[in-house]
Amino acid sequence: MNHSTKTMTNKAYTPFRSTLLGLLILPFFLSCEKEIPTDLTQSTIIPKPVSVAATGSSFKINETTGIYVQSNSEEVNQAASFLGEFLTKSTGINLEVKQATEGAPEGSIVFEIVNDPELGDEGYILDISKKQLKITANKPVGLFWGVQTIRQLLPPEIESGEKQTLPLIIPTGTIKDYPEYGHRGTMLDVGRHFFGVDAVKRYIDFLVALKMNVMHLHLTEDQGWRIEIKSWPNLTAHGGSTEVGGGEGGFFTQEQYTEIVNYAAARHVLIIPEIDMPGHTNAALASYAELNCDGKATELYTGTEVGFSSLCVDKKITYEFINDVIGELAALTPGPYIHIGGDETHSTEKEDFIKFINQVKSIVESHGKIMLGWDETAQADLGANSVVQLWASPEFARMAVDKNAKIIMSPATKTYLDMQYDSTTHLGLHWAAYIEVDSSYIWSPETLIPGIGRENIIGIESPLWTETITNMDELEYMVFPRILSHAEIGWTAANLRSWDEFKLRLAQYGVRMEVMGIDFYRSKQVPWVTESNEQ
Ligand code: TNX
Repeated sequence: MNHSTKTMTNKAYTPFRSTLLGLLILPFFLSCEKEIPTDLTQSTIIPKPVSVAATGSSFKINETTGIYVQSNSEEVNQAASFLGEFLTKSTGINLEVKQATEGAPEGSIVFEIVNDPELGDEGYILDISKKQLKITANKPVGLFWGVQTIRQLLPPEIESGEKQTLPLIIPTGTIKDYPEYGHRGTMLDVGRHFFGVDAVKRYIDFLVALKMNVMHLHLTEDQGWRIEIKSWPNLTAHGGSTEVGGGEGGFFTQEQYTEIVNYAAARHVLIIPEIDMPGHTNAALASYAELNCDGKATELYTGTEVGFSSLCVDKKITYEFINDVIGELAALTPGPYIHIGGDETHSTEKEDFIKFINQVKSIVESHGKIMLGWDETAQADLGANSVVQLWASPEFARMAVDKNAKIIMSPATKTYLDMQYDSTTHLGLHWAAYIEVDSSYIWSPETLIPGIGRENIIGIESPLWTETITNMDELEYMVFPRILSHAEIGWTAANLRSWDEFKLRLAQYGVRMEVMGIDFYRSKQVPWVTESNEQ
């Protein structure tokens, strides 16, 4: 705002001056008035909720606001504390979480577990009146997603991570919301270039704000082995010592990995670990000679070719190795899945590949986990419990469905975050497609591939392969804003989505991304509202 009264000097008071002053400051008050948000339907929420109804007033949060929980479940408390701590960090207001033993006083934020079949596991309702902001859900995770919506109803500056003096005013009305798909994820390749604990946590924070709940970590590649396996220490000591371009690489110790798993779990995000095999294994083959058919260790690899390496599928030690690796990894994995890769095994015969995957499947199951694999694994003996991740082949996806397996949709032409936006993008590849923001948004998982319908699909994942991505700024540039498209496709049913309307919300969310310090791609397709020209 620039309604400055700087031109007024402290000359003698005259009625004329006072009228002039009044005229000058009137627009100031009018515009302040305009800034009190009262129309909930005008709020920018990504992903778009199932329904939003406005009642034309507003709810204020200030130092007297209490946060009340109606149960003493630890997870309910966690959702409430997330909001309390978030607001304390950004405003300095200390909002303590209290038990609502005798009801909550006027002006409170209330968390309550209910039983409403329409909401499912992850849904929530925000009931906002002048007197109370109430979040209800069947499960704590629903409350947690409701909190993420509240963040988006507050001014973008709330995301700065620094104390601000801000009017914390939320328009009144009701939001009812639940996701279309239960699996809404991203994949990060820490093999080609290593990304450490802090980078992964920062990425998880961004995803949580978009109600995404899966982070698949691609932990092993030709160029690097990134997870400590105590029974095979050379995997990381040698195999983790470099990366694409010859940099120093790195790896997660088991303690660090557990730190990520716990950080994610506290935010209702599932970590899915991937050990890619039998291909994409040069780092392992370079670390242990006995894993090679000829008994000779390979050289470490820092290029970007694919499809040249393979574990020796006929050797007994290969399966002992896999059993040790999967065993240690399963012990670190509270979630149900172990991803075994299985992609681009160009140097393995089909029959050998099928035998190999079948054997690996029984190893994974012997450690109490479900095997997940890229679409090529559909050729193996799958069952109703299996999950296949489509990236390239509709035929393999249909084969998987014929075997009663479920599908995660990661079509390279739509979800690959390493694809360039257009031919001028200075990072990324384009073997699958150029993916501009509209293209990332305009598709639906359940209609993309003939023969694969809603009932076959558990959700979507957007992979970021990192052959050309070396640091967090570059990661953010490729991931944002396309991940917002995918977050909405995973959460919001197709009949509620429209590119023309989404791009306006995305434009508004740009301000929030700026405040969060996200280095996003300013696509010309989006009428960005930046901090500097926001009215
Ligand atoms: C294909 S997708 C791969 C990766 C590459 C990526 C590059 C898949 C299962 N394999 O190994 O990094 O393309 O876009």
